[in-house]
Amino acid sequence: MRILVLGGDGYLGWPTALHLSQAGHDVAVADNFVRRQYDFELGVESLVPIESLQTRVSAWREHTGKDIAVYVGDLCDHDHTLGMLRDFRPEAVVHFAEQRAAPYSMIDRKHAVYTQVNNVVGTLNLLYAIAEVDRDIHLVKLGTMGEYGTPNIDIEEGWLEIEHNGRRDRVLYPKRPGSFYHLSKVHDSHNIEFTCRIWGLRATDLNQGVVYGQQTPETALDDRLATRFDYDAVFGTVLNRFVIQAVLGHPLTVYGGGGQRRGIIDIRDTVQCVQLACENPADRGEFRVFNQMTESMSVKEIAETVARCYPGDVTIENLENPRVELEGHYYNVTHTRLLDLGLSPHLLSDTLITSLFDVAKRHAHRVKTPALQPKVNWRDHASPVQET
Ligand code: NAD
Ligand code: USQ
Repeated sequence: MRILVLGGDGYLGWPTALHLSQAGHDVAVADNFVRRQYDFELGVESLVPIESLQTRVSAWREHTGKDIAVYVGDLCDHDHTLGMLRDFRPEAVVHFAEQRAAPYSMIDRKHAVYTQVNNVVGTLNLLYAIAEVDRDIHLVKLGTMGEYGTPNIDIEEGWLEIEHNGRRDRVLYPKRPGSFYHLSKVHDSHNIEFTCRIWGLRATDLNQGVVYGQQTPETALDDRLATRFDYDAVFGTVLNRFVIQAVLGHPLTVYGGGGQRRGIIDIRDTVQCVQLACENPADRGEFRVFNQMTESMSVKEIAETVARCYPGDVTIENLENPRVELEGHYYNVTHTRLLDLGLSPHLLSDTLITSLFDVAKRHAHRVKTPALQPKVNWRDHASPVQET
């Protein structure tokens, strides 16, 4: 298949592009490099050094003989987005290209507005471009488990059968997310569902849990193919942060009591799920939702697992929670549809965590320690994050 990966220079987009190329698909990547700009803004860098997109693509060609086309531009620029689809003529578009950090979206008004404009307008432009170029293009869109929040009922895969005053209907699952970033994904989901209904587009919304890990078989081929590893309190995700904190001998920063439960997924399963979604497209007019997570754990359990696996002393610190989120809540998620398509999950194991310790140890000298401390507070409307 011809598959266009938007956000192909990012943490997940790059390994996904390699995985799809390795599987025999004709792949192009697109990015505007804004993720690299957030690093400049925040004064941090990926723990693992990453090469320019051009170097990455040449290294892949050297190893495999396979070409990956590159498109540089902003999805919010509609001429660019439309031109790219007209030029590449994809059968599937995998859309990773959004501002994805909840804390970044909660810094202040400017960052909240930026996040929602970038994400919602970029996706809307893409929907219009698909409608104009070819309505059969299958959109595989990265959503997030956090769209649902933590309701006191079972979480279904996108849709809910309800009975109200004696009548039944199938409705989009009610959403109660916990940041302006997560809200941008909810707005996207509604826009995508609407275009499936009115224009007959075909779309899969992948509501993914928190990703951990840094290597896939393809990125491990060569240091030049490495993907990023974020550890700072704005972009670093919880397990990746706990790993580097353990290696540095810093306390693991559990927010609050750590009773908050999240769906999690290994990066090697992310790339597998996207491949399964592309190769088994949604029907015309179908808005399909998959909950892309393989297990759920509380933050406290994640910290205890990292502490148990580390071959040295680890302390766990319960910080006052800078976020507004429930702890000790009900959490029961249906996630069978990707398994039905053949997903064979890598569950969190001691071996994986041990190999992540090796990655973290190798690059620990690059850590900017102040960046580890959370400074963005959900209760403030302006946080002093740029002072790091
Ligand atoms: P990332 O920030 O590393 O990658 C996103 C890429 O998109 C970046 O390279 C960025 O430059 C690009 N981009 C952003 N806005 C763009 C625009 N307007 N035009 C063109 N390019 C643009 O993020 P990631 O961790 O790889 O996440 C990718 C997607 O997966 C995001 O949509 C995110 O919400 C979703 N997701 C991530 C996780 C996770 O734990 N990392 C979990 C669930 C869902
Ligand atoms: N947490 C800590 N200590 C830390 C960092 C985080 O206790 O040092 C807690 C947070 O309070 C939260 C949980 O760990 O309860 C997860 O936080 P996170 O920063 O790892 O993940 P989150 O903000 O939810 O966002 C990440 C990605 C985002 C994606 C989302 C999936 O950055 O792109 O959408 O995971 S989900 O959470 O399922 O919505």
